[in-house]
Amino acid sequence: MKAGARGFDSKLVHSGAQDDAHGSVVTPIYQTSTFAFESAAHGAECFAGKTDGYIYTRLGNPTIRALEDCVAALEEGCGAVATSSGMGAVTTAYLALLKGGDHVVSTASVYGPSRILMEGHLAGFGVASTYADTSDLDAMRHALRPETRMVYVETPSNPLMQITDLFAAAELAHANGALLVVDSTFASPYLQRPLALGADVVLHSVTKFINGHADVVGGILAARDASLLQKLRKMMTLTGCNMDPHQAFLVHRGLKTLSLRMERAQATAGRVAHWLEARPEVDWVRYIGLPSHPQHELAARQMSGPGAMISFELKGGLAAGESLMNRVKLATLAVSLGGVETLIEHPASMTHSGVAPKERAQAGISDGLVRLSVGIEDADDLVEDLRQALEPA
Ligand code: LCS
Repeated sequence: MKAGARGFDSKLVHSGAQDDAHGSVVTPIYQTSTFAFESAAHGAECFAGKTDGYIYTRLGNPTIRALEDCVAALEEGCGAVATSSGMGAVTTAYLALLKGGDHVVSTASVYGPSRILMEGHLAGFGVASTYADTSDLDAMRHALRPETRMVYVETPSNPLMQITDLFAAAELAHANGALLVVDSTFASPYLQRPLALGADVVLHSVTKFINGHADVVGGILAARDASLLQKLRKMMTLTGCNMDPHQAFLVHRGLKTLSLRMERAQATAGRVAHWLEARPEVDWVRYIGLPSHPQHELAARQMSGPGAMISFELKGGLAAGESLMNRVKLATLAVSLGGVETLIEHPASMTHSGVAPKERAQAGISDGLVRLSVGIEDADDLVEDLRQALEPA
């Protein structure tokens, strides 16, 4: 990193730069599967971990390293491990930090596949789990068991924007001998730094705000200390869910404008959320920046802004939501989130359709809920698009 890059935005631009022979301002794409050793002894030293040299791209690569170092600096962690997808990061955290006989307490309204992987597959290896409303500290406390070894929190949660108090969750987890792992995808490091609040591992689907351009799938984990980082890196290399150099180059390129994108999308989201809340067709709106959000004040303490994700339900329920999604013209009907373009989707039939209806209802994901990921288009155009979609011709 360049001397003098102390603030978040300077780190965004300058962290993770890797030296190369030609003085490239941007880290090149090291499109290679393997790296030549200087000698047999050097190869042996690399394998023994006695020197920092690169060996093989699944284990490490300068382009991937540049992204990892940048995210580690932003998250204030001791290092980071990039993965092929956000689910690769979730899988790595579960497998690296849990074993048969352990118990996990997790946020009930997490991204569907994070829950399905735990309840449907890790359970088969003897890992038990309890899904609780972690925005309620008593519910989280009651869910803990003596054998709880991980508290897995998604905050803000997908798609309900529930906020878990990370400082309190870290205290609860640590007092119980458990690690706190936080999926911070909805916030991005620009709005929230879980490690500074006591979390042990923070992970992201970089597919979303970190890359920000809807053109790459990827994930990353950052760890509080070197022993956790080593466990995560070892599991990532064993499961083979590594990022590739071209993917890392694109993500690092997108990441540099995170602050600018987030500021603009968040300002527009605030306007859209207030507008939606005042519409007669709308039953309720869940946006962290609205005083009506149940954890509005906690979010204001824990995050530096409310972000760009909105969930809402129309009074006409599912049918009205479907009609809205079919009638928007500027917003795109698609899953994923966190890009420069506004996306609209229906969690019950799309992102969270794999979660059983009963569990979905318990987690508060109603059938009429519509999720909006606000991009950086003109706020006036987005409001007009929603207006024409809401009002019958
Ligand atoms: N964690 C969160 C909070 C997510 O929203 C997602 C994906 C993942 C992890 C997994 O990341 P991936 O493997 O897709 O990079 N969320 C999606 C969503 O809400 N719509 O489409 C994907």
